[in-house]
Amino acid sequence: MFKAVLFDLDGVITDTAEYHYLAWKKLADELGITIDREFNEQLKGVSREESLRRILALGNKEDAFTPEEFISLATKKNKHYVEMIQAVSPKDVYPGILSLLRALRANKIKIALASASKNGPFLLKQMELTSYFDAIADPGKVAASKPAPDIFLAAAKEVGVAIHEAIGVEDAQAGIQAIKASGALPVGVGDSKVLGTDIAVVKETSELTMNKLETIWNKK
Ligand code: B16
Ligand code: MG
Repeated sequence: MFKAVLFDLDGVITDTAEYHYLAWKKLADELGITIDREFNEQLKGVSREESLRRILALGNKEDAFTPEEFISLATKKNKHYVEMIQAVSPKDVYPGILSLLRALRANKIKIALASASKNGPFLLKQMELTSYFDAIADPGKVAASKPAPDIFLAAAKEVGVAIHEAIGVEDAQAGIQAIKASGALPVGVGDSKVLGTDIAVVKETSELTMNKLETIWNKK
């Protein structure tokens, strides 16, 4: 049986992936760069700075800004995003997540957050979920962001569970790559055409039950 579940946040626990998209789109529009949802798949799970690099590259503007301007653009996007997430509340927790967290606790399985977002602790607080988490890995302290395995390795370490005894749950390509590289068992939320047909994928979070995770674990 697995001993820990390492959760991504944006797009797994709540719909903030949509706010990230809207905030990037607002910034990109201001820069005269058009991004769409298909391109956005490449930003999911990716750090703030790397996301900005990819957007500027799309608009052939990677060399158009000084390092200081680059930082202020990233800060501007975060301001748009932080404004959008002020109203996040317990009602915004995706279906099935709260009952899964309760079931995991009842089964003494450790719960950790492995999000690339520096806004993760604020969001957990807004959704009143902080107390369910045994650890929140700090994305500011890991050497490399997703698709590197670092944040998942840090999350498992913080709850004292060997990475091979953990499940990682993700909605993004970069995140699934990170879980695979870490040695945890990946479970995708979304479209298997996007996330891969070689891993377990559920379409919606409501399918993420204790039973489902046990079945996936026993098949590995
Ligand atoms: P922030 P996750 C990721 O969160 C998002 O998917 C990604 O779009 C975002 O750029 C990244 O966090 C950094 O977030 O700008 O709030 O620090 O999916 O790993 O929970
Ligand atoms: Mg995500």
